[in-house]
Amino acid sequence: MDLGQCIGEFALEGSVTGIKEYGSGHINATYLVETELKGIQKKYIFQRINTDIFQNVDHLMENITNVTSYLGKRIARRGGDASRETLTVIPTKDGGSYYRGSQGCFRMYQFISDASCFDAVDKPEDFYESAVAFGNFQADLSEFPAETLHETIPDFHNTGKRFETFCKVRKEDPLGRAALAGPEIAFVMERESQMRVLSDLLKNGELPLRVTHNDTKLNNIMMDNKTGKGICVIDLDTVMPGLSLYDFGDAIRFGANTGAEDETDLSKVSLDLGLFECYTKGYLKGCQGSLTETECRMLPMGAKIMTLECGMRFLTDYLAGDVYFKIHRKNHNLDRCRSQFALVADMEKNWPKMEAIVQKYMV
Ligand code: ADP
Ligand code: GN1
Ligand code: MG
Repeated sequence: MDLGQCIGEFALEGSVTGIKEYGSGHINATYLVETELKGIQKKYIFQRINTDIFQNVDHLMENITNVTSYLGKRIARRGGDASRETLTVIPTKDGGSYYRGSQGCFRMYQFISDASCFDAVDKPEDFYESAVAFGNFQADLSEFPAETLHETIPDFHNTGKRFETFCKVRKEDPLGRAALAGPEIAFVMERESQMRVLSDLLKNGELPLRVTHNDTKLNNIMMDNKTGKGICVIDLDTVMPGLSLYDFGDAIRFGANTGAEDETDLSKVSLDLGLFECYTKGYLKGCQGSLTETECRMLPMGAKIMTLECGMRFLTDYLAGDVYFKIHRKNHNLDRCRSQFALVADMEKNWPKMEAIVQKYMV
């Protein structure tokens, strides 16, 4: 692929001195682009958008430009630095928000420097700060006109629909892999009655629809190297109307697991209750009292359902032949599924403790 030609379509400062693969996301292909102009170096993040997954790139980029310009204004109003605290889309030379060519669809962001993304929690304080930042993100978007957002992936966290897809793929079993995943399939089927618990609460009006990020894993937030605070929420592809429980739950799923998302030694996988407490405290602080009592009470359920759903998505992709998530080894999606289900099982064991922690921070 001639990345240089695609990069040349964007209005960058200076001439390109380096391009390298970057980050550990499962969806887009991300590159760091370095340029130089009269001895001054600049960095950019360049991404090939996964158009199998995001089929309407105009809608996707419209969401991102609208959300980032809205956040930028709020950040500037409170005296912050919008160029570091939200993503900045670098336009193409003809003013577009992305470039579409024979090699795919590409976008460019300003690189956020002096900040880091973590694939695992090293210090509990980092996890706490990420929670405050995701909570603030929720509060910042609480008055954003949700009806102007496109649903970039319909039914993204509709766990019931995800279950239906799982059942269909399991039945079709295109690669004959179902026989290799008997215990994991049984794990899903034993929890069939729980798949619609969140969508039912939404339908009954017991949970409010909000603008949410929907993919709040720890490596989707940049932490400031100097202050240690969560400086910028990134990976805005799935910002859509949703439930606050999706954002809380997905962050716990990824960050409060004592093992990695794809850990193969399941004895290392469990819910770190200390980290669960850290995140609960930080998220509720960041949300600034904007969550309802039911939302707060259901936080443990958000964590469990998001973990179950994600494990089921990995399992579905394993059965389908690894067509959605990037894999880096054989059985990677099955390993990821097993780690998620071990975490669900541990949450079930610790349920009263999770509820007691949430109770402690409810105001
Ligand atoms: P994916 O959808 O594949 O997860 P992301 O948008 O999360 O893609 O980007 C992948 C990684 O690239 C992030 O985890 C982060 O390390 C890095 N990254 C993304 N955007 C920026 C940015 N504006 N500045 C610095 N690093 C970034
Ligand atoms: C994907 O893009 P990335 O790697 O941050 C996925 C999430 C999953 C996550 C599991 C658009 O997130 O929904 O929870 O992998 N994103 C999309 O790690 O499907
Ligand atoms: Mg990401």
